[in-house]
Amino acid sequence: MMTRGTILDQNEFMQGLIKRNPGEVEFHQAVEEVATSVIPFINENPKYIESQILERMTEPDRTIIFRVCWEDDEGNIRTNRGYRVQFNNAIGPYKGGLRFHPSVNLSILKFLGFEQTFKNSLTTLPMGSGKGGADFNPKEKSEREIMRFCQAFMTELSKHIGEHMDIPAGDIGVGSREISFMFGQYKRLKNEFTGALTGKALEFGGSLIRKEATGYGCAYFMEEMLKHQGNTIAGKTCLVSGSGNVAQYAAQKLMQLGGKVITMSDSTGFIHDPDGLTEEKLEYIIKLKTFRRGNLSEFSENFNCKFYEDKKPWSIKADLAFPCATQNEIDKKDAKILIKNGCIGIAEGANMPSNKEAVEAFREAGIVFGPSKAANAGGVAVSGLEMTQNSIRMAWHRDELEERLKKIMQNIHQQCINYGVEKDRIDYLKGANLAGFVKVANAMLAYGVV
Ligand code: NDP
Ligand code: 2IT
Repeated sequence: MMTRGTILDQNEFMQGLIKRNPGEVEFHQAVEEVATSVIPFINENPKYIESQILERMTEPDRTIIFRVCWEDDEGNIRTNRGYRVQFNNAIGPYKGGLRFHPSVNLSILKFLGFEQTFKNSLTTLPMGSGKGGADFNPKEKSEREIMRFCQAFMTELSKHIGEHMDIPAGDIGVGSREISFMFGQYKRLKNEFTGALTGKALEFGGSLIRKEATGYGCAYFMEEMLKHQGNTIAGKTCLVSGSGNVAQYAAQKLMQLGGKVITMSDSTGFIHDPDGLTEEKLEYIIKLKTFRRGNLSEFSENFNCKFYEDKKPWSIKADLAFPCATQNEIDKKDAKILIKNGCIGIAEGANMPSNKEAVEAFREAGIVFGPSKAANAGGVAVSGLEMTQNSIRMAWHRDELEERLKKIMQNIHQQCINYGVEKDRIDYLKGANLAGFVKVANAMLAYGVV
């Protein structure tokens, strides 16, 4: 029991969580960030304490861990660990991506699944939360090895997913190619054609704009935050980190909105192009990273700009920053440099890219800060629209989908304002946490003790 009388004590709550989930530092970090926002609210609304809502929300419905055996091109048997964390289905079927990266472990997937609960709630669509993946490294694997891995992974995962139960999608290391291999295997095993995965190719039930949605949504969210201050992206210099799916389309929309994108990065370093990216340069990066899976240093050789090996882009002077690579890629030192260099806004394309101290530094400096669960919700939102299109057996037009995405991002911005107004500013982190929390919490209250 984490309550004392009718007050939920944050330290006591966090100590209990850490004890129950030892060593899961990313999960602790994600929960603490939410707890800091919602515990004062919970203490003003004791019905949430009496029903132990936060305790229940921080315990996944179930966690599935399984062996994935596959054969490499040399005939060696390889073994990886697969996961699906089905976090919360109070407001809809479990929904969230799959990550294939050597760093994948239970802590990372629990942090991602937990975040997804609030993010999916914010989208306004009926989606619960989940996350999964494997400690498989798709880099330097042949196409056939990736196919065999995806098939072996889906052979087990297929027992736990379905269009009304749990609908996975992509994340780091899982793009259109991997989703296609997994969907092919799912269809074969189940002998039915249903939208049990999103991010599918257009030929077999995928949605227009899904590929672009996370990055576009992140740029729209920044535009909304700036508009609220009477400002705009047009004319601003932008730092983007990452060069995968999210980063590519964040960069594209920023350019379309009149921003100048001067950096992108990958796990080997970052490029600094003071003249700014163009559609042609971005096209090169998309081919390089998505189809050839090369390193960004190749870009700098071709376009004659600087490549900084093993460095992150945060020391470059710019107006806006869009971390779109991975968790904890901005620490306190990075945040201080961004602030010193006059950065006025951050929108998180990646999940939890700023660590706790960095978020505190942004808050102290009064910088406008769009947290990941709000700023990158466009991806899962269009996944939700893909599910709708699959259900009604229709495919909507590009313009209609882009308009819906824009409206969803505006709506998320409004929800953040509704719950995040402070005397002198909007606290987007608090706003997103509270707005996301209330909908799921009220559904859980309505169900009674389940
Ligand atoms: P991709 O696999 O397409 O791209 C990932 C990018 O980040 C690559 O440039 C990769 O570099 C870099 N990267 C990954 N891990 C690290 C690391 N440990 N250190 C440094 N660089 C790293 O993934 P996505 O673009 O899909 O995902 C990026 C982020 O966005 C993740 O946090 C993900 O959870 C989040 N996200 C994704 C959504 C989606 O729809 N795909 C939706 C919402 C959030 P390299 O190529 O060298 O590996
Ligand atoms: O973090 C995320 O929101 C995603 N990786 C997308 C999830 C989805 O189901 O589209």
